[in-house]
Amino acid sequence: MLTTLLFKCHLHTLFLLPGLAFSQGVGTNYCTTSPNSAGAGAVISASGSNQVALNNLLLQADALPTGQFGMFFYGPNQVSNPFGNGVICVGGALHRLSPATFSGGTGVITYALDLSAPPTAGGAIFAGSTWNFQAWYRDGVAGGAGHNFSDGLEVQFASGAPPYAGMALVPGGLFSMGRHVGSGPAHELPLHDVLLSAYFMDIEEVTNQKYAHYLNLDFAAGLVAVSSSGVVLQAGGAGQVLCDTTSSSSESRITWNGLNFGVTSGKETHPMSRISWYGAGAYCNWRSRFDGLGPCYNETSWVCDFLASGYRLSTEAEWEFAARGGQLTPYERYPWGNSIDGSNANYFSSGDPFDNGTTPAGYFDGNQTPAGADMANGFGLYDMSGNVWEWCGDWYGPYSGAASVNPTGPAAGTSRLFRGGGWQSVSVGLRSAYRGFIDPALRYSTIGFRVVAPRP
Ligand SMILES: [Ca+2]
Ligand SMILES: [Ca+2]
Repeated sequence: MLTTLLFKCHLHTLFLLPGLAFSQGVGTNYCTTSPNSAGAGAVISASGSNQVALNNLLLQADALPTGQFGMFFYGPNQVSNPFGNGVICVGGALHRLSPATFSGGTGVITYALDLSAPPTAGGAIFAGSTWNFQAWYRDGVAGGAGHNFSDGLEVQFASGAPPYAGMALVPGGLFSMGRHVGSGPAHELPLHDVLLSAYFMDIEEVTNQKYAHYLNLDFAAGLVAVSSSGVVLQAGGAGQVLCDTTSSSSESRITWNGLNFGVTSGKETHPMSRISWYGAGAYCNWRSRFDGLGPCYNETSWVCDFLASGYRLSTEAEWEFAARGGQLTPYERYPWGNSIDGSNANYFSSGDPFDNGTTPAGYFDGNQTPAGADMANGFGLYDMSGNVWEWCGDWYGPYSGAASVNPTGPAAGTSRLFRGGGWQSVSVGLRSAYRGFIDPALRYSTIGFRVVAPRP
C-alpha cells in the first residue's frame, strides 16, 4: 500500500512538474533509454536515501508499457551496449533484484531495496561503495526482441553515521611521559614533558568484523589482493603485507573464499590481530575516505601527513597519554592503579573465560565473567591495558629528555612501536609506560590496533 501510494505521488509530481521530478531523487542518471511501445522509453529513479544506516532506498522505473513484468538489477560498472530493444547500461557481475514486479495500469515498477539481504554475497551493498542500477522489462507489443531497458542510475552509498563514531575525545594536555613507578627497561626513561593537542581515539580496539568489512570494500575497489598462500597485500602502492587469513596462519580470524573476506564464527567482536603496521595504516586511510576525511598515509612511502584531517595510528605519546586516562597525580603503573588482577584486564592466565586468547573488544565493561568493575579508563577507553598490543605510528627510538609539543617520533627507523600488552603478556607488559617494538611487516596473534583522528 505504501509503495502504491509513493509511486502515485511521484507520478502526480511527474505530470505537474516534469522538470523537477527527478531532481529530488537519489543517485545520478547516466547512459540512455530507448523508445518502447508506450513512448520515449523507461526512466529509472530512486527515493528514500543512500544511507546504509537508514536502509530505505526505493527504486522506481516510470514510463514502461502497462501490464508487463519488469525487474531491477545492478552491478559494479557502467557500460552502454545495445541489447534487446534497448541498451544495457550495467557491466560486471550483475545482481538481479527478484522477484519481478508488474507494471499494471500505470507503467511503473518499484522495488524496496533491503541492504541487509543482498541477492548474492558479491552484491552486498556497503557504505562507501558505488553501484549502478537499471530496470529490464518485457515489451512484446514493440516487436523485435520483445524486451527493453530503462537508462542507468548510479548510487553512491554513504554510512549514515557521523565521522568519529565509536571514538572518545581525548582532551589535550601536558604530561610527563615515561616510567614513574617501579623498575623496567632503561628505554622507558628519561621522563620528559609532552604537550598534546586534543584528538579522537577509538573507544575499543578495531574488531575482526570491522577489519573484514574494510577488506571487502578495498578488495572491490582493487586496492587489496590475496596471495596464493592467503596473505593479504596492498594491490598498489608499496605492495606491503597487510594481514593474514586463516589460509596463511592458523592464528588468523579472517577467512577468504576467493570472493569475500569473513570472520571465523564467534570471533566477530574480538580484536583484529595477525595484522602488520601497514595493515593498520591501510585501514586508517580507507576509513578516512569512507567518512570523507583526508587520508593521512602515503601508501607508497607510508609517510604520515599529520596535517591531514583523517584517521591514523596514534603517536606513541598520544597512546601513553590516552592510556593513563588523565590519572597523573600520582602517575601509576596501570590506567586504574598500581596493582593488577584478572578482573582488570586480559593478560596471560588472567582467568577470563577466553584464556589464553583474545577477549571481545570492550569485554571489561562491568558485564564480564566473572563479574567485575567497568574498566573504561578516565577517557572512556577500553583495553588500553591487555587483550591485544596496539600498533602506534612512531618508529622506535630512545627518549630524549627534551620537552616537546605533539612529538611524532624519529624520522626513520627499522621497528615500529606497539603498546599496552596483550593476552599472552605477563602483567609487566600491561604497564602504561611499557614499550614494544618490531619490524612493521610482521604479524602476531597478540598485536592489533585502534586509530585516532585530530579534532577538527
Ligand atoms: Ca587472559
Ligand atoms: Ca589493548
